[in-house]
This record gives sequence, C-alpha cells and structure tokens, in this order.
Amino acid sequence: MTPHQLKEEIKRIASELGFQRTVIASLEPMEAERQEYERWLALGYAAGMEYLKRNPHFRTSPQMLYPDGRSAIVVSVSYYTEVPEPPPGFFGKVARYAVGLDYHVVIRAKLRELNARLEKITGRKILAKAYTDDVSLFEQALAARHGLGFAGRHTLIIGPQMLGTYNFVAELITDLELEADEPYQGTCGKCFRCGEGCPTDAIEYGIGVNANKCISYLTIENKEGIPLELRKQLGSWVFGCDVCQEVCPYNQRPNHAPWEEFSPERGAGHYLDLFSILQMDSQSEFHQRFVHTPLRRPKLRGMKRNALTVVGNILGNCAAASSTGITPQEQFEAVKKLFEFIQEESDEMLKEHAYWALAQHEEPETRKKLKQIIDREESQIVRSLVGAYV
Ligand code: B12
Ligand code: SF4
Ligand code: SF4
Repeated sequence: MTPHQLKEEIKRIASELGFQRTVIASLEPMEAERQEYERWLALGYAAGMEYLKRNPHFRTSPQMLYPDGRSAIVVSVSYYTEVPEPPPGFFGKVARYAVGLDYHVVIRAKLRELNARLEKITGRKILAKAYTDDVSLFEQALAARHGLGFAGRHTLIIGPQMLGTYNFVAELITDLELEADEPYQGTCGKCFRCGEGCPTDAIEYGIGVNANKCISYLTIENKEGIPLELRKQLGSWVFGCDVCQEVCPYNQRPNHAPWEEFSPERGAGHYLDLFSILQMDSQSEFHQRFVHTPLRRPKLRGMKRNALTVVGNILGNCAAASSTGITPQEQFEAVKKLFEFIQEESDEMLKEHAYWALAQHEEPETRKKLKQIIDREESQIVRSLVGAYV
C-alpha cells in the first residue's frame, strides 16, 4: 500500500467508526502558535488553570509529548444532541458536550479501535497514543494548522461543509510516516455574533477567550466563588456554557452525535435538578452519580456553588416576570430550603452563595427574614461579603 493509499484508508476507517473529519498532522513544533499562546498567558487569561501555564514549549511540541511518534491522526466527532424544553421548576442547563458519558474515555477507546484496524491492514505493530482534551497538547492549534477546520472568533474549531463547532477534537499520535494535510482556509467574514452574544464579554477578538470571565471556566475549572458581578450572567447554566456556539451561523444544521455514549440518557442529561445537588450529603454520593460523566470535574462543592447561583437567578426572574412558570408555593419551598441550607452549611463560600441566592428573591418576607439571619451570622467574612448586596 502506498503512503497515499494508507492515508485514504485511515480516513475511511475513521469515518466508519463515526469520526466526522480526519486530517493528518505533522509533529513539527508550533512556533507561531506558541507565541500567540504565551501572549494569552501573559494577559492572565488562563485564570486559575495553573496546569496551562507550566510549559508552553511542551504544549506546542507534539514530538516531545510522544517521542516515538512520526505523525498525528487528528479527528473531530460531534457531541450534538437536541436540547428538549426545560422542565418547569428549579433546573439548570448542562452544556451539550457534557450531557453524555465521559468523552475522554469514549473517544480514546474509539481511537484505540482505529489503531487496531490500522495494525491489521498494515500487518505491523503501530506505536500509538490517543489524546483528547489533554492539557499537554495545544489541540486547536494542531487541528487548525492541518485543516481539521479553522479557529472561529470564539476560538473553537469550525469544521468545513457546515460541520460547525459542536465537536470534540482528538488525536492519535502514531509512528506512521504520513504526509501532513494543509490548513483549511475558512473565515468568520463579517460576523461578530459570538462576541456580541457572550453573556460576560469574555471573547476578545484576535486574542481569544478571557477565562476569568467565561462561564465555562467559572462553572467547571474555577475553585473559588463566582465573581459577584458575573453571577446574574450565568443565567441558568449550571455546568459549562454554549451561548457562543448557539449564535454561530456555522451551527445552523449541526450533525448529530454518532455514538449512543454521548446521548443524554447515558449521562447527566441536559438539565439538572438543582435541589437534588444541594441536598447531596457527601462527595462520595456526588461521585457515584457523576463518576462516568464530565460533571465530576468541579466536585460537589463546585456544583453546589453553581446550583446556588442558578437558583438565585431563577428566584430573581420570578419577581421580574411570571414567565418562569414557578408557582408562589414552589418559590416558598425553595426559599425555605435555602434558609435550611444556610443553617446546616459550614463552608463559607457556599453559605455566601446561598445568601446571594435568597437576596435575588424580591419578596418582602424573604428579605425580612434574610436581614434577621444575617445579623446572627457567625462568620465575619460571610457577613461582610453579604453586606455588599443585602
Ligand atoms: C483551557 C480550555 C478551556 C478554557 C479556555 C478556553 C479558550 N478558548 O482558551 C475554558 C474552560 C474557558 C474552556 C471552555 C470551553 N471549551 Co475548552 N479547552 C481548553 C483546552 C484544554 C486548552 C485551550 C487553550 O489552549 N487555550 C489557550 C488559547 C490561547 O487558545 P486559543 O484561544 O484557541 O488560541 C487562539 C489564539 O492563540 C490564536 N492562535 C492560535 N494559534 C495561532 C497561530 C497563529 C499564527 C495566529 C496568528 C493565531 C493563533 O487563535 C486561536 C483561536 O482564536 C482545550 C483542549 C486542548 N488541550 O487544547 C479545550 C477545548 C478548546 N475546549 C473545548 C470545548 C468543547 C469547550 C467549551 C465549548 C465547553 C463548554 N460548552 O462549556 C467551552 C468553549 C468556550 C470558548 N469559546 O472557548 C474543545 C473545543 C472543540 C472545538 N471544536 O474546537 C477543546 C479543543 C477540547 C477538545 N479536545 O475537544 N476551555
Ligand atoms: S462559553 Fe459562554 S461565557 Fe464562555 S466565551 Fe462562550 S458565550 Fe462566553
Ligand atoms: S459566531 Fe460568527 S464570529 Fe463567532 S465564530 Fe461563529 S462565524 Fe465566527
């Protein structure tokens, strides 16, 4: 088989397995990309993601990552599933990429399957390593350099032929000597919708995403509280955020996820019952429920923080409009549970978020009771934080 035929076979088998697009990348260092990356780091836009700051040279040198490698098979696969109408009540939205089973596990298994089939057709052992969403590699840069798609203004890779952005990027670095593909020349043209639509103004055209402001960072990677000035902008996102993708014209006719592992029935689903999160007693209970899904990342503490913020936003909307469909009785129950939460919780960050959630409810009774219990609050830190908005 000629190298060209082998490359075609790789793309055919990858497509048979469900990968929507496959390109071949060289493992040459990504010099220009590293400079862009360092500029982003220098601006402080990696926020608290210390692992991203450690070694930019390493992240942009695929050969260093896997010294046996000679080329990379770079693939994309859709995770898109239709979002149903939100259930009435206190529910939070989960970003589409996270509704099913943990994609790291699912994709790596498919890439290993790809490798096994390649070993069959080449008749030799292939040294290979599978990666996806692995911080040790600057994946979008590698994908863009070899035509998996182009980086849109929201920084995500947009595939050609309307493959859009609802897809994961993954790589199989192998010891196969393969000819690398050229970049794909796509463009955003005169569109600026993602930056205009981003609820927190996190997108800076030409630079990238300022993670300090991005809801995805704030709800998944962030270990602190949600900054006060950004809490309302979270809206009902309890895990991740899809707004910049929802407004992107390249996502008008998204391809559906090819594997049932990405279906909402197999994982956490599109919506989470917020009080079921708040009522969880232990990290092990949380772990048990979400262990096979991407939602385990922020741990129970992070998810409770997110849930409290979204409950606050829903309570805030109850006063502003009757469109939430939440009855006064349901509001009363929710407020009661929040007061109980404050009584039982010892974590200051979570307590403060619960106070904030209550402060969003513009009901005179709630406000009166809130003032009373703040006066009795033992933690001085919490008292002074809450003082800013009650
Ligand atoms: C850290 C990280 C985040 C951070 C920071 C995001 C960011 N945009 O930087 C946070 C937590 C906010 C995040 C959020 C999300 N993420 Co994320 N994230 C990553 C991770 C681990 C590293 C990203 C990174 O290196 N950022 C650094 C900056 C500098 O990179 P950049 O902005 O893309 O680079 C820009 C410039 O440097 C410039 N550039 C780059 N090279 C060059 C070269 C030249 C010559 C020039 C001129 C310019 C230039 O163009 C780039 C694009 O504008 C990658 C996986 C990986 N290992 O790479 C996944 C990844 C980017 N995330 C992914 C996803 C799905 C998401 C979310 C959609 C999840 C969600 N729904 O909540 C959101 C989307 C938010 C957004 N608009 O980016 C996917 C994206 C798939 C795709 N189609 O592109 C990835 C690739 C994971 C994967 N393997 O599938 N993420
Ligand atoms: S994920 Fe949400 S918050 Fe982050 S850049 Fe996109 S729209 Fe903005
Ligand atoms: S929304 Fe518009 S500007 Fe943003 S990535 Fe999509 S096409 Fe580009």
